[in-house]
Amino acid sequence: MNQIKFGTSGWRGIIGEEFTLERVRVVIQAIADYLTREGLREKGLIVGHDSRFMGEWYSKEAVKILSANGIKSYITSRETPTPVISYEILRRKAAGAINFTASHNPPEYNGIKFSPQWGGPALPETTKWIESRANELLGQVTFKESLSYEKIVKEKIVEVIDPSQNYIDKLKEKIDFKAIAASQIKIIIDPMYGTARGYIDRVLEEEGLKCKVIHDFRDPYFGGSAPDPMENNLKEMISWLKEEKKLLLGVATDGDGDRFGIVDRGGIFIIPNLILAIIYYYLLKNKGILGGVGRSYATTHLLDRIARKFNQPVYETPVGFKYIGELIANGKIVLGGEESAGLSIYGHVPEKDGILAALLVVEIVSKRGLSVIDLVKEVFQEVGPLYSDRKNFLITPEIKERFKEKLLNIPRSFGGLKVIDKKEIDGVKIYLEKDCWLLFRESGTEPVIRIYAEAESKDTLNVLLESAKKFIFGDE
Ligand code: VG1
Ligand code: CO
Repeated sequence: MNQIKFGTSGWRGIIGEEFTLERVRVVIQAIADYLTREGLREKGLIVGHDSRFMGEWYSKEAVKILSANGIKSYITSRETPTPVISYEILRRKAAGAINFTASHNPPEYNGIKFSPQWGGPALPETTKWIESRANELLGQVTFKESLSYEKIVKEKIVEVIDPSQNYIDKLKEKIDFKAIAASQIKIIIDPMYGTARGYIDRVLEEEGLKCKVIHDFRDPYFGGSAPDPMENNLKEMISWLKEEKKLLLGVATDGDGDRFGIVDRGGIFIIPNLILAIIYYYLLKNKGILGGVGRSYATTHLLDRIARKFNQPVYETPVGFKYIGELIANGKIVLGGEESAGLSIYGHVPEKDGILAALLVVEIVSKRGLSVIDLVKEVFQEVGPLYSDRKNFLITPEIKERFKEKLLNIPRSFGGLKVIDKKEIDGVKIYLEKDCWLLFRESGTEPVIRIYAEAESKDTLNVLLESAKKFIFGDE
């Protein structure tokens, strides 16, 4: 059996294989030991879960273990998006939170995200400690029968909470709901059967806008695909937008509500990189909120171009929102983003928030009266076009070996473009002429390798991706 390992965001595994009750208990015990070591037992830990199978059951199991360790806890009364949990940590000044979630992974997965008291995803120095403690405990501890869940609730060692309203009130400070309601824009929302059900539609309705919602019930099978708001998984929303011309925008969120997916009028999916660019541009240009941008190593350089135009700094991080969350928590940036559809902004949670990102796009489209494509064109006119894409390849031990080997010897050019520089923060990023780049890395959440590329034209982008693929896999 594999060791317990925290990846890009949390520990994840296939249910019944890696994600088993014994291993869950051991991870919770390791987190309890961490909190004890940090002297945080009294502050209390928030425990939530997503819409996957038996989420509430795991939550109850976790609070029982915490209480046996003398740790107070707050258990959520229903599924709770990761950004909502993040806000609740800060609001309550809690010791942190765990959320039982495998985020955007397919239905056979579950997992645990741990966020410490600063509210963002735990950084490697924290997860490494928890991980090694958990592996030490594995097979070594037996969990004695603890007090029943009912008893610890009665004795107030555990408090049942619903953090949704406080989070929604906070959103009202960040989004111009008056402008959205005044426009009476018609939108469609797809929470993908996931945890963010009852957030975007609820707040818009409270503010006077009725919306169409699909996949608005809990389905642990996510309708047969992964709750990852990419084009392939949003077919139904896309066809609604194609057929119903009155619908001007579609917004989706992933399994745990921290990623967004945007579909423009006519059913055109817009990649997250472009959404990050229009939001950053809007904040700087239309809202006049000046400040830097934080982006992962794999994310579009359009953000750098926009920042340059407004004389603002750019912070480049490894992949994972934990690094960007830190920049937000320290007030260093106006916007932080990842190409995988992660975003948060100044004064908001140091965690990616798909609900916030979706509502920002609704605000921009309503206020500016433009389609998303036109907003992208505006940015391209201002800073020049950049096209990007990412390809995933399922990993086998053989491919993994080959991947590592290949990256030891980088050619002098890709697709006829000269290699100018190379960085190895997380995988290998190769800088080419004409502002193009390629990145090769192994995923920390799924069994795949990823190849990312960006170029000034769609043709060059395709040539680059082809040559990158050929470099790894040959002519197969
Ligand atoms: C992926 C994304 C990364 C994101 C992470 C967690 O990681 O690339 O940008 O922060 O998932 O997203 P990786 O290592 O698989 O490429 V979520 O929505 O699962 O918390
Ligand atoms: Co997620």
